[in-house]
Amino acid sequence: MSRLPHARLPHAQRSPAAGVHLVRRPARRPARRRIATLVAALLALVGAALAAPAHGAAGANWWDPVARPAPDARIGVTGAPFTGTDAQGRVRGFVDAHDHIMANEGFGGRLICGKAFSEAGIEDALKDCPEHYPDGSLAIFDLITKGGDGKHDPVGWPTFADWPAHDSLTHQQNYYAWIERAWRGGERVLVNDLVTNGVICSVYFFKDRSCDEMTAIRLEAQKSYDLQAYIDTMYGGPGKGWFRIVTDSAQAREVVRQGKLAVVLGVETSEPFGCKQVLDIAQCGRADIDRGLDELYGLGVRSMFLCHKFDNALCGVRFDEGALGVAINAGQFLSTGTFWQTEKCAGPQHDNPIGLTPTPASVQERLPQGVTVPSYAGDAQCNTRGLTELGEYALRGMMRRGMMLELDHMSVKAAGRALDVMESQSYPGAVSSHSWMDLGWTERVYKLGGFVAQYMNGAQAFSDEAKRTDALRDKYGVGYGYGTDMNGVGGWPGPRGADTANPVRYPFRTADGGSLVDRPTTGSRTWDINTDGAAHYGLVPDWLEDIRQVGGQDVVDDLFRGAESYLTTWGASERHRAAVNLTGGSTAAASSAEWNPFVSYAPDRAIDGSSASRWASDWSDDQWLRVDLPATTLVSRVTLDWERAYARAYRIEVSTDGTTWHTVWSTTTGDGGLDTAQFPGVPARHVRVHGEQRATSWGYSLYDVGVYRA
Ligand SMILES: [Ca+2]
Ligand SMILES: [Ca+2]
Repeated sequence: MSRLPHARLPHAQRSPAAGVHLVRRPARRPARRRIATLVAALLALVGAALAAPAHGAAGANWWDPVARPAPDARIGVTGAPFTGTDAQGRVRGFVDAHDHIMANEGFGGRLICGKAFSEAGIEDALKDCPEHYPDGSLAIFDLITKGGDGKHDPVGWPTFADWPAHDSLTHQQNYYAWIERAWRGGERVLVNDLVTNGVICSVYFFKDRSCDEMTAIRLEAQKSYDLQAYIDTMYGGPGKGWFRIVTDSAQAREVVRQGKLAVVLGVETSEPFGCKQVLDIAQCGRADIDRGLDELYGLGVRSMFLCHKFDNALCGVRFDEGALGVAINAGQFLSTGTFWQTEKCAGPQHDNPIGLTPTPASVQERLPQGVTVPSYAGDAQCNTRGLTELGEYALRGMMRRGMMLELDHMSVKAAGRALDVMESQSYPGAVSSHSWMDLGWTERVYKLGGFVAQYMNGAQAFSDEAKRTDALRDKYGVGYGYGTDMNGVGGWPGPRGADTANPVRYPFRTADGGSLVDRPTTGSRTWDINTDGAAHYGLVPDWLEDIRQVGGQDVVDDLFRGAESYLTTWGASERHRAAVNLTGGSTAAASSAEWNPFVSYAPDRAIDGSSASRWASDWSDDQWLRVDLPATTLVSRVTLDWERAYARAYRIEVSTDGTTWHTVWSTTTGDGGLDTAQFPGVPARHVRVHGEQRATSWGYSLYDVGVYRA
């Protein structure tokens, strides 16, 4: 446990001529500095003897920059970042599954003010947008989102009187040194979602550039790599810094093993690949999706949303509620020409309720004359729009590339179908990163091998929700994550108050025990989680300590296993290969087949590989379809693509001789669409779908049946 006085070492100084710049450690050192270095070296030796893993040359802490810009933020953390893996070879550490480091480059470049870094130094990085000066009167988005008059002190560095703050939605929260502090506090995986929204960009008054979404995504990807290079420079060159953009899970594991931060690129945008929808007509095609996925993959993107906030050509969205929901519904109208439409939900899952708040005048003004936001029936809480054919095509394209699908923001109908598709292929890459999925589907995601993170709620609310799902994580042996969504205009935990009985006491130890965390200071401003809340990314370790105070060690322990679980999901997604459908070369028979002189509904239509043709039975409950495989083989998964005439109750039976049948799977709550029956592998020559109860007055009808070994 080395506690080095590196903060007192003058690593860099300010050059009066050039202003703020990077200063490398000089070759010749003054005497006082030599002594300080000697003391540091001795302490490091003692530290190395106490802490298990030793790091290279004594005195040169690999985690300390040799050329940090000056002036800059002070992270307030001392001690060696933990490295290596546990006894089982698992990586350790926290995962933030949802952050937006470069959001200031999205939305036209003027919605989020301030930058994550600047070659010209912190003074240039952490300054407000020009229109916020002198008193915030023109901070329109602050006014809309925060209420009041939007007024604030625009000065960032060095005083930071009014921002960043837990309730300021328009100011940079991801300054690189704040992320550095979170890394030193134990975070090891960060998903940096490249983000923008063409409609918000186009209705916002101030902008520096076009509102084209893909242009913004490209720029944010480039800036992410620039940030990596900027940090590398402080540590002696390419590959040397702690901020490592990774493009596969093996790289991520190696980065975490070294004690550094693995950064995964994601995308969260409303019109990916230009897949806008206008008056229910898709503005993109399959070629756009292929090209777009190839491009994003090439940029290093490995995780993405297919829709966000407005219905698009790929999927319907999960509604926002309240006044914000009304505003977004108006935005959806401006973007797509249609308002949200609702219907009764098919199951217990539902979208967020809408239609309970009157339309604010500021929203009505933006709509064309005579157009009003519709009202909605209280018992119809589901978006009528689900995953479209193009959306399913995009999803399957992501699966082929080993990418992870973000389920949040999808309507219940879209997320349900996406899960159906992933289940039918045993594809584990499903992620809910910030509590925007119906939480009733948490187990479904875990069963698939997916990953769940909770939005950065206040310590109490976060702990309560963590405990609600604790048994599930035990059952599936997985860790937990958080999604800070910083720079994501969502609002963050406020302070619990200085007089609370169990405040965070500074300095505190990190979850691994190896580092000591004191309050963070940037310029002349010092933040304290007890009185400031989660004002910026640097306060993530403090917020985790707050959770430990409120929710207990178990919640933090689950989060500390998060990086391993996230990388397990990612690795399994990369390794996934579409299984061979054993129905190739098989024959089919059935208890009956509906007769029509023009169209065949014969049993073999369910195994002909075409989703246009189908088998249909007579209109009575007890009916079956049998697939006869060429040889006896191990079977563990059967997929069923139902026509509207689906089975409410049915069972999957197998046989080796066609005479003696064993039921391997059954349901009484079939919901049609795509179903997957997964069961322990069993030898089978014959597989039978045996209908017990129809869901409609028609018979049973299947477009396709798939039989798989695994
Ligand atoms: Ca077919
Ligand atoms: Ca289904």
